Amino acid sequence: MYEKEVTEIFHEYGLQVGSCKYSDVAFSKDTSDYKTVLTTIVPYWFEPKQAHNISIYSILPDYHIVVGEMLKSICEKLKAVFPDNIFEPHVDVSPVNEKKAAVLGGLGFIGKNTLLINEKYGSFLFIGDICTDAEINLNSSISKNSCKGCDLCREACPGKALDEGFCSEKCISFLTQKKGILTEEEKNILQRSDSVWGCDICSLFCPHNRNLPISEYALKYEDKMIYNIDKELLDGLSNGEFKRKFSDRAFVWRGISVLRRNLEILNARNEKDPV
Ligand code: B12
Ligand code: SF4
Ligand code: SF4
Repeated sequence: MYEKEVTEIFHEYGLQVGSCKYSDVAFSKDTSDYKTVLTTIVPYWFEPKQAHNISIYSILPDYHIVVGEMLKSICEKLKAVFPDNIFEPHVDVSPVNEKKAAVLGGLGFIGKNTLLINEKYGSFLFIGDICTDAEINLNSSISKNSCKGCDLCREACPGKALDEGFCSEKCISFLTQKKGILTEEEKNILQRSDSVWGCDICSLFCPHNRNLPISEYALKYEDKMIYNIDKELLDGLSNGEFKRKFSDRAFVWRGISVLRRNLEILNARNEKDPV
């Protein structure tokens, strides 16, 4: 019931939608009444116009806010169709494994780099989900495409994080947000890229990401891009001031000291090996 209405609501926002059972993708066997997960993808690809030292997604305004607001508005419309049901929007911070939900919802397949790859939008996309106690089955069919298994991501990974499955401890994206003092080995891995926040290397090498269309997201926020985090940007700011000043950015959540530490690690490399 109501499958047509659900799909139409997502289409109004220019979004595809897939469904799966909550129990198939929940991180824990909790006691919630959720039955269904509605999953969508929001592409964010664009060609950066200048050198940058943060990963591509974080150049844009924070997807937790942008996608979160879109999903909230969709939930309100769903509520009008299903007044007796609950609809909870999530993006990233979610009770479900969003990549798995997207695969079961027919929105793409998982690559060796562990990311969801969509046939049209590659892996430069965010995943959003709505958990509901309504039984909704959109009859999503699993993608027939798959990762080419070319190993370009594994070979390009500076931390060798993809050599045996996925090792988050060696992943630059993980290390740039890890708190505290990094070990010499961890610093060494960070110094193999130029990134102060996040990492795109395995995605940039993936053949599924060639010739991607420029996303609506990037076009909409063309004037709101921040390409670099440097000493000047952070200078003189307390953590509270930093969080307020950059409250619409994905790179704020770990706080200013983690970013200062990452910058110092990269600067130490540049002093060691001047270019
Ligand atoms: C923890 C986390 C991280 C961690 C760990 C990442 C990881 N690979 O597990 C760190 C900090 C490293 C990270 C980094 C990044 N992340 Co992250 N992260 C998450 C988070 C919160 C949970 C992921 C998780 O559960 N990991 C645990 C492992 C065990 O799960 P898994 O990777 O899904 O692997 C299992 C499944 O894939 C399953 N599986 C494999 N094939 C199939 C097929 C089928 C049919 C099924 C059912 C299951 C299945 O088997 C695997 C082993 O159990 C999600 C949001 C969410 N709520 O899901 C975002 C999320 C995965 N991240 C996202 C992004 C964008 C990134 C970065 C690209 C950001 C950046 N530029 O730096 C990097 C990419 C690094 C990389 N190569 O993965 C996006 C993914 C977009 C995409 N295209 O897939 C998500 C979904 C956030 C979002 N809402 O958009 N992330
Ligand atoms: S995000 Fe970077 S460090 Fe992490 S697996 Fe991909 S290439 Fe390796
Ligand atoms: S680079 Fe090759 S192996 Fe890695 S995810 Fe893309 S297609 Fe798969």
